[in-house]
This record gives sequence, C-alpha cells and structure tokens, in this order.
Amino acid sequence: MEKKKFYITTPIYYPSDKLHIGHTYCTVATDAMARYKRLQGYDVCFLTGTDEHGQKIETKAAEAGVTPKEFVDRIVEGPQGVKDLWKLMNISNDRFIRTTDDYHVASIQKIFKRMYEKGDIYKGAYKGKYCTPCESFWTESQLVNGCCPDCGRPVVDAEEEAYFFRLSKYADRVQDLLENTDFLQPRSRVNEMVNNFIKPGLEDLCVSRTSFTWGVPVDFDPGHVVYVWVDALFNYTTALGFLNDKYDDYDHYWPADVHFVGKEIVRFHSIIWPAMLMSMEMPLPGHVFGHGWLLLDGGKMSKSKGNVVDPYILAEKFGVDALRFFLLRTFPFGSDGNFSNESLIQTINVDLANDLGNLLSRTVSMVGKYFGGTLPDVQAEDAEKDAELVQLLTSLRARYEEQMEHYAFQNALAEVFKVISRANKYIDENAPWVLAKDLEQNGPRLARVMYNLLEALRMAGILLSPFIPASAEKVLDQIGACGGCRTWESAGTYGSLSRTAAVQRGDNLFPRIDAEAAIAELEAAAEAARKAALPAIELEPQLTEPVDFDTFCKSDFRAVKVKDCQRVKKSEKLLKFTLDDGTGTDRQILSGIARFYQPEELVGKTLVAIVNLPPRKMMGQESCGMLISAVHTEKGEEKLHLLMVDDAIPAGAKLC
Ligand code: ME8
Repeated sequence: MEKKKFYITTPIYYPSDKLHIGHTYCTVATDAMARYKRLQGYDVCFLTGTDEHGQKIETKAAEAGVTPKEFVDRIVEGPQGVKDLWKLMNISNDRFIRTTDDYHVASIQKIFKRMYEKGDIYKGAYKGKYCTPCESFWTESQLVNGCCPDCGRPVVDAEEEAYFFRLSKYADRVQDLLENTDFLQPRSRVNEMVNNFIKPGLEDLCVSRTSFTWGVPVDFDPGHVVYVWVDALFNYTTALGFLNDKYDDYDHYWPADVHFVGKEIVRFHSIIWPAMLMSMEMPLPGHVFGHGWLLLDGGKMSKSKGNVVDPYILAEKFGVDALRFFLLRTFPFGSDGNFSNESLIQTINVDLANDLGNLLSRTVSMVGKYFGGTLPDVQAEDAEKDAELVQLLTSLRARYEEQMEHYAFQNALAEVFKVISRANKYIDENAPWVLAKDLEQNGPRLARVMYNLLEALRMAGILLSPFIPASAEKVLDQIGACGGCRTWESAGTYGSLSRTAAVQRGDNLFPRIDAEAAIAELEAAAEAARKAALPAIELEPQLTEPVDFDTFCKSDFRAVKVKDCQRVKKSEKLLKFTLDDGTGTDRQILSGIARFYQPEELVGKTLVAIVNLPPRKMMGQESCGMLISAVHTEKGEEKLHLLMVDDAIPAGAKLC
C-alpha cells in the first residue's frame, strides 16, 4: 500500500545574525511533528532553509565589508551557522532551501511573470519618503523622528515606479478561508487577521523594489527586484521542484499539510500567501499554525535587543535532547512562554532525571538483580492492582495522538508523563524488593510487575522518540525492545514486548543538575558573551565646547622622569610618584592608576605631567600636578596608558 504523504515546513530564517533559542523552538517543534508522522508510517517531507535576500542583508554585508553572498554563506554554512545548528539539534529535515539557490531564483522569476501576465501584478507608483543623500526609500513607519533612519537627515515625499499584487481582489476569498475553514490555527488568531487586516480593506501589495539590488531580478524589467516576501513564501513550492528541474516531487507533496510559523508572520502566511496561491491557481496548504514566542524577561528574544539565549551553550551544558524536551514540554505551542535557566533546569530535573531516568534505572537494575537481566517466561496474570497502569498504557497512544494531531506538544508529553509517574507509583505499591525476598513463592508475580514496568518504558519510549530521539532509542535499548516492538503499531498494543526481554544496563541518561552551580556558570557565560559582543573599543565622546587659546596656553605640560614610584598604603588605587621635573626639586604626584601598572615598571620612564594645577591632598599626602594618560574602554573594560615620551627628552622640557 502506498504511504500517505505529509509535507511540513518551518519558516526560512533570515541569516542576518547567528540563530538563537527562539529560532530553535520552531525548528524543534517541526522536527518533532515530522518524526511523529514518520513513526506513524507517513511519507514525510520536512523542509527548512534560509531567506537570504533583502535590504537588511545587503546593508549588513556592506557594514561587514563583504558581498551579500559571502555574508550569508558564512552564517548559513560556516561554523556554528544555521546548518551546523540543525545538525547539532538532531533536526531531521529532508530538504534545505537557500533562496539564493539558482533553481529557486529562476522559479521566482517565472512565478512573478505568470502573475504579471495574468494581470494580478501590475505596474504602479509606490509613494513613500525619500532620503536624497542616501538615495533610499522609506515608509512612514521606518522613519526616526520623521527623518531618515540611516543618516538622520530630513526626507521628502517621493514616488517610485513599482509593481503591485492585486491583494484586494482576493480579500473575500481569503476572509472566507479564514473564517469558515480550519486553515489558520490556533483559531484565536483568526479574529486578529480578519478584524485588523481584512475588514479595514486590503490594499494591493507592493511587490518590487528599485532602491536596492540584493534580490531576485524581475527579468522583464531590469532595475526591479522581487519583494522579499514573494521570493520567500514561494520557497515552499520551489523546494519541491515547482517550475524548476532541481526536484520533481511538487505533484506528490504539494499542498503542504502544515506550515509552522511564528505569530508575527501569520499575516504573511494567512493572507498574502493564500491570495498569491489563488492567483497562481495552486492548491492551498492544509494548515498554517502560528506559534507563540519565547520571551526573555517578558520581551521577545531578538538579536537587536541583545537579549538572546545561545542554543550552543545550552545544548553543550545540558544535552540536545534535554533542550529539545524542555522547549516542547514547558510552553503551550500556540502561546508565548518565558524562557529561564531555572525552568529549564527544573524541567530536566523533575521530568527527565527524577521521573523518566529513575523509572528506567530502577526497573533495569531490578530486572538485573532479581532475574539476572532476563525475565522468566513464567509470569502471573495481571492482578487487579495492575488494572489502572495497564489501562493507562492501553489508551496512551490514542490520547497522545489526539494531542499531536492538534500540534499540542505540551499536552501530548503530559500524557506520556502521566504514565511514567503512574509507573513510578506502581513500583512503590508493589514493593518488588519485598516480593524478591521469597522468589520461589513470588517469582511469577515479580516477573509480571517487572514486565509491566518494561512495557510502560517501551510505550513511553516510542512516543517520546519524536521529542528526544537519541535518548528514546537508548531507553528502548536498555529495556531490550526488539525492532518490531519499537513501532507505532506496537506503541498502541500493550503486551508487544517479549515476555523474556533481556535488559541491558546503560548510562544514566539524565543526570540530575546542580541548579545553583549550573546557573552561576550560565550567567558567567552570558556575561562573557555580552562582553564579547560589545564594540571592541569605546572612546570618550569629544568635547565640543570651545576653549579659548589663551586659557589653553595657561596649562603647563612638562616632560617628567620617574625617580621613584610606590603604592600608597591602604589605597588600592593610588601610586605615589617622585619626579624630576627639571627644577632641581623633586615633585610628588599621586595618581589613581595602581590597577594598570606595577610601580617598579615605571621607574626611569619619561612621562607627561601638567604641573601648574593647585596642590591636592589625597590619603593625607600632597599631590602637585597630574600625569597624562590615554583612556578608552575595550570589551566593557576600562584601559589606561600613561603617556610616555622619548627618553631623550630632558626632564622639564615644555610641551606645547
Ligand atoms: O521571519 N520565539 O525570518 P526570521 C519564537 N524570513 N520564535 C521566534 C523567536 C522567539 N523569540 N524569534 C524568532 C522570518 N522566532 C522570515 C520567514 S517564511 C517564508 C520567511 C521565529 O529569521 C519567528 O517567529 O526573522 C519566525 O517564525 C522564525 O523564527 C524565523 O524568523
């Protein structure tokens, strides 16, 4: 029998910066869904990729002094880039599209032309604000205090020739799709789309730009590039071979069964995307699911806000599966969720270390201890007190499936963990260590109790495999589950495990985490990362208030030679200098630079001092003048260099 297909996508990511845990969230969810469907026997295509065109990338590349293609190549293919991250997170995508791939570019040109020839794309004028010195078009909302966001200078009203898509023509059909089908999920997002965007009147959409060049060129009108969202949305079809020869499974996989997208891009996916597909007379996707954001301190994580969490650091510290699990276990997929290191560690400790980890290690070690690792065939029938656990096991797959079909990952995992908790309680209720005292009498009953525990681990292990694929496999290995009893069918059939299963004790899969120590380490790593991201060198702003020449000339700068230099007792900051200033009398200056120099390294150096400041008392000692230093901040740390001049300059020489 031919397998049913299932086509699922993530958004394609902007490679303008390194990805953070918020991006990882959607990809992990998509991966769990894809693995679940594969487990069920579907022929799955899971697509992800990168959205590489547009002004933002062009600008960032220019700032970095590289071409846009070099810039995106580094973030997509480079070390700790997008592809590396998905590999690390054990993402099982079948395809990866880059919108700079030639086949995609060629398809987009054909798609654009087709809509143009149909009359759904037409040429008009784009009215906006123009910054003449920067030669840039801006929308009203992009302006900063009414001025150009790049250079801060005033802008003027201007018109630019542009192509438009007749979005208005499809307004009624899109509204009907949103209101009368389950196309957009969760349902709560429908009202927002209809009331905020469709009902006030859908305007035609500007779909070409002439103000920058990093995009797919409109081949029949040089100077125009295709609007980045048109280019991006059609990736879901070009990656299957739509209007190109790179792949040829468009007819097989399209329409997508579901697009997972973040809530801020629901508008593009639920209004513009179906309208363009209608224009192209292509079938519509089954669902668009708008998931919530991972928040940090109540705000959306984003690189521009500097409040991002690095998935590399977390995965290295806690393990990939623990991180994957946390993301889908802790937050309802449709709503926002607050990320914190504390809740990550708590989820790992409670669910994975305590509940799952303990159930596994206790069960496997008891089968080892009481039966030498292999269950005997002679087992008692299920007793009355097994009924609740067995009933939970028998119905687990259906309850899990019901939640997974609604993309309710948190609830699906809750169903699995209900069984795991119940099984832990079952150990305490049946006290195998008491039964084991008289194996002759209780052997068959003890074997039955152990079998039920192994069954609980097996069924839970299979259903956890979409979420924690590597660890779930280890669970199944440790309980001795054969190939045939790791399947979706067997996850629904209590009793599939061989009665004489042989366990294999393995590593502790989820060691308990010392929360306090782990949080301190994470905070130190975050602080180091914050410092590393600071501009390398920060300079004091220059003073703009003029000082008249005569006043300036009153400051007497002299070369001075260090005869002696000592730390000032009881002061962490001060060094006391004895200086030859050419007058024949030693000059004493105190300077708060002990953090930057060892006194002995300064003896004999020729420095610069201002010598006509009034004397000051510091820590009870007199300071006559001030040494001149250069100061700046580097990676958040203050740096200071005493001004040292050529030793050939005699003490007392005036600097002017
Ligand atoms: O939007 N929590 O790309 P993108 C949850 N190129 N999800 C988050 C998040 C957070 N803190 N931060 C980002 C784009 N995301 C387009 C997509 S699709 C044809 C084009 C999610 O890199 C965000 O919601 O800005 C979005 O779904 C995805 O990461 C990619 O964001």
